[in-house]
Amino acid sequence: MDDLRDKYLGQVMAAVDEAALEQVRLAAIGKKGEVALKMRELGRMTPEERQQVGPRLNALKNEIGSAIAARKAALEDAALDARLRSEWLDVTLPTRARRQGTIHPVSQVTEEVTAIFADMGFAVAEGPQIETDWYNFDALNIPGHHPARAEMDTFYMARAEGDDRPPHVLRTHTSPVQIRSMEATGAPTRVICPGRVYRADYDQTHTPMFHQVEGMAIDRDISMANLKWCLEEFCRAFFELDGIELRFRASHFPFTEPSAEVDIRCSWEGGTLRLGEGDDWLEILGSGMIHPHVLRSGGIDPDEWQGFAFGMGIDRIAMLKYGIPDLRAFFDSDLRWLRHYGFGALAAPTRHAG
Ligand code: 2NM
Repeated sequence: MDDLRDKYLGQVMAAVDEAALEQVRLAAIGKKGEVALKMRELGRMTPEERQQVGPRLNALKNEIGSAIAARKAALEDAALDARLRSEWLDVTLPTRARRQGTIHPVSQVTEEVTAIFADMGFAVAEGPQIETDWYNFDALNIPGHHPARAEMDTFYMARAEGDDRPPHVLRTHTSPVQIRSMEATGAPTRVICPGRVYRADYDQTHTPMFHQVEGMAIDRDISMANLKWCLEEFCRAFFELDGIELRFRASHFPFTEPSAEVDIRCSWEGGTLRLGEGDDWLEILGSGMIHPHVLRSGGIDPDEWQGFAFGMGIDRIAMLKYGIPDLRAFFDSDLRWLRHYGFGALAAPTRHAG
């Protein structure tokens, strides 16, 4: 009996995990364990012997059972201690400096422009940045030989060897979206198309990717007067100035006839730009009445419908409104620049009450 006791209590203490402990339990006090076998021998004993041995076997069974339970608890404690040690965390350490992102000026200004035109009933349309040359050029009254194709500094996409179709292009303006929009909804319609455009040009005032917003309104009797009101209203709201003055200067675009470039009155006194005062003019927009060829490309009958269209550079008007000096910094992803010129996530598009 003492041998059994020493053997199994030793094995219990030596068990390193729950599985080993279970092996010991089965071998010692399980149904077919050694203690059970001994108990079966009680039947062959004299009553006196049985009275002596029975209780001692029971006590042994209980003692081993308790030792197993105690060892199990100790193993669990040790496992928890190890886990607490490895997952230790000093909650008294100072927190990290708050690193919240900001809204890029291009995104902010796109939202502002969208909000102003939405007030005037314009929907927003988007389209692909890789275009066919038909949507980017032909549909806009820019045929193959037209000098505007060369002037645009177009990025052409490579075709597979032996594929003689004209190459796709990175859109040079968002006008193709307006053609797609005409096809999709017909007339009457009012949409603006903000988005990325691409031209192979890089210097102080040009980046190979920049942002444009173009707009158009098509109806039965839309005129240059509607265009003028709409753009004046836009500039007043966008620059948050009641005293803005626009000048419509005759110009030429293939996709509009007549065409006008739009300048805003400004002064450069002391090297700082002031809008709405002074004797200088700053070009901010191109515009005109949509050419009949362009309406027809979009599936709209120019004998029944007419419309105005305009286009401007988002990055450029962002620079003007927020006093950002260098265009190239827009796309450098410099965190200091982004924190300086970025907007808080909750800064609503500004729209003054005027
Ligand atoms: C400009 C200037 C003048 C323009 C024309 C069209 C379309 F597709 F409707 F014909 N969209 N945008 C347009 C007209 C764009 O940007 C300087």
